[in-house]
Amino acid sequence: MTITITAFERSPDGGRGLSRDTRVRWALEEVGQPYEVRLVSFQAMKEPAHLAIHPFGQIPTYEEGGLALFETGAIVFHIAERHAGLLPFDPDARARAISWMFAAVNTVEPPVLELVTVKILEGDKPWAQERLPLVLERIRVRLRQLSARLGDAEWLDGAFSAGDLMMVSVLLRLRPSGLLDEFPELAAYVARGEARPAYQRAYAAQAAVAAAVREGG
Ligand code: GTB
Repeated sequence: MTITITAFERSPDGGRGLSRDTRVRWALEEVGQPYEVRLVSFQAMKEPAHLAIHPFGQIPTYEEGGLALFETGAIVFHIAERHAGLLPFDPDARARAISWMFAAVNTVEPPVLELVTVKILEGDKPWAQERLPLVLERIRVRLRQLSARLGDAEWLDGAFSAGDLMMVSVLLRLRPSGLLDEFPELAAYVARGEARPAYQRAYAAQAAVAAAVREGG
């Protein structure tokens, strides 16, 4: 059955891999599932056809036969459940890997997103500069805790899993801020994720969309 995901027609990040379709592409590449991409404009995301699939009018979405999904955590979990390679078979190890998936989107991603909010969305507000150090410190707390747990291990819990895929994807969003460099173990962890051939293919695919936009004007 054909898998179709959605992605930005014109990603605001210009193809740096920071839009959330990259993590879905990465998961599909890890398990060796081919997929098609439907590119959507900001306007189309808010129209009924897209809202029927994604109630919040966002990307990415995932369609496979009669199944339509939104939320990258749920999409990556679905891919990992249906195909071998992203979740351990041992039930306890599997449950722990799923914990890391939730930790990525529910515990680490929120403060990371606050940084985007304070720097970009609210960057022109008079209090933004005052708020910035508070947000940075909240992120550092999480990075310190995560780094302490990871230690010098390769991945968060044994073999690479969907938990690592989600965590690396979330941490990548911090790269432009320089915060990751304060935690060398985490920087190396993210680099290991990026070095995976599946990630490289996913990155190249989303970068090609942005390159085509630049060439097309
Ligand atoms: N919780 C949802 C999920 O994980 O699927 C969040 C989905 C989401 O935020 N999607 C964003 C979106 O559709 C794109 S990824 N935004 C449009 C809208 O809400 O109208 C977020 C994103 C946007 C831009 C950059 N960037 O420019 O670097 C990076 C990430």
